[in-house]
Amino acid sequence: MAFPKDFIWGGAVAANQIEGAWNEDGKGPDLSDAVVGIHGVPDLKWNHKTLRWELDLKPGKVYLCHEAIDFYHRFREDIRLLAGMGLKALRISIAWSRIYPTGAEEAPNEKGLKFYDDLLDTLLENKIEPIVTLSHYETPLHLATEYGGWKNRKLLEYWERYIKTIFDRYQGKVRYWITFNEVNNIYKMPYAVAALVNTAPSDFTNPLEGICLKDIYQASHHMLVGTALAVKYGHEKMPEAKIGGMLSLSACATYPCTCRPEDVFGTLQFRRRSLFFGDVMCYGEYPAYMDRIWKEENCEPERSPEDLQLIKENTVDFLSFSYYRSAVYQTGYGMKEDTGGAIGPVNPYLKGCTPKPWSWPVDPIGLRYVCNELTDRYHLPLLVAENGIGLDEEPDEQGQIQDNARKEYVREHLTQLKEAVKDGCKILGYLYWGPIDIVSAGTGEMKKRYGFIYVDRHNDGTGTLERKIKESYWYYKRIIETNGGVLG
Ligand code: BGP
Repeated sequence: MAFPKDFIWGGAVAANQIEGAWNEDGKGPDLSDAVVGIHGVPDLKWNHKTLRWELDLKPGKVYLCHEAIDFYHRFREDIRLLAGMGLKALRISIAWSRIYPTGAEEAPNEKGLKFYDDLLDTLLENKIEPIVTLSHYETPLHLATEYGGWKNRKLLEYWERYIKTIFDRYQGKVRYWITFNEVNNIYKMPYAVAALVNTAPSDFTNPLEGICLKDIYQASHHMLVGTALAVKYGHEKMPEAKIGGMLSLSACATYPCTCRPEDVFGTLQFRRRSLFFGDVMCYGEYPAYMDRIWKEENCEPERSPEDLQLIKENTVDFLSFSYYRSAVYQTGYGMKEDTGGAIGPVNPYLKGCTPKPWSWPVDPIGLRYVCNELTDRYHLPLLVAENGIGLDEEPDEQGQIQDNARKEYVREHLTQLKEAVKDGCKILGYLYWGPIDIVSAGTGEMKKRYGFIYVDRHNDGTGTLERKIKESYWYYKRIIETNGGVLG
């Protein structure tokens, strides 16, 4: 009744937050290159002649993602450090625009493919299993500026070309594939998740203005078809591979504020907005409750019978998810969201938050809750694809980084994950988010550090990029060595 012998103890990162080399070796810009923090407005300007948005980088502004932690050139050293802690798997993403710089080329960029050959081979040589996300907030920018992103069906054509190239090239090296990172985050981050920009802008200043629910649901449908295509081609090409969906589950660990029936039913409705993606990917059908939402809000997406058939026949093999925190729902409160999940009224029963300025509530039992919820609902294997804590930390006078808060966060969450295993949930593995410091997704900064390994780079772009092991490195190593036994 503990972690299974083959439990995958790993870490997770994303290309746009770690690689840097944003325009090297033929890589085209992707949507993350145009913005500092994906909650922000991308630096695009409207060209009145071409009637298209164009990249408009501001001189003097620091786009940390452009260099990130220079993993592109230093991955061998970093993988050695990760192997030193006994990491069994690393979830990476492939930057689509390294392979197809605009997304629309007929033939792939060989240098981009070669980079991932080397990266995958180095991981395997170090006995670290690669787990690959096909799209982690990295749609080529051209597909946003030319087509307005995933609301346009044209993207499915380019997606098909991209995933076939990837599966052909890397078959045999990767067992677990994840399609779209946190697809349900499309409501709060339509640009990051689905590259949505308004290609018919009214005021020509803000490319995100005017994105409506109809766009969001149309893009969601296309991405759900894209997931089904990945399952279909993935299984055809690599019968041994497993193709999974991915949700941000922080928004699902949302508790009613009171036992007032309005709060309880409101919570159910709020959670359905995220779980509907899981329902489509796992059951192969749109749930009935969406019909009413679409009708009332006049936002039903176009869905052809062929699409629905494809979705029906190609459901995912497992479900992966990120979990950082829980939230509270109160009728009429006006819920907000960010990369960590939903934000409602403060939960007085939780003992702590991550330190300011991020202040994410810490709720380890919420992890056990979502594992049980997904198991009850889908009966599929689950993969914790992200969980971790971002802290503002620098080496002390002795050059040490004593990150006790991180050790505590990991200990508490893994203790609850173990309970979920005992509850009967089939958990494939736990991938700690950001085992090495990387650029944060939401706010685009280095100051918010998740790593077991420190990287000397700062918000103003300065730093030597030198790596330094933190205290928590040894703690996670011990957890892996004892297969969680050290948790007690
Ligand atoms: C998830 C994203 C990651 C990641 C994480 C933490 O939503 O999939 O890319 O960064 O959130 O968020 P942040 O980096 O904003 O702290």
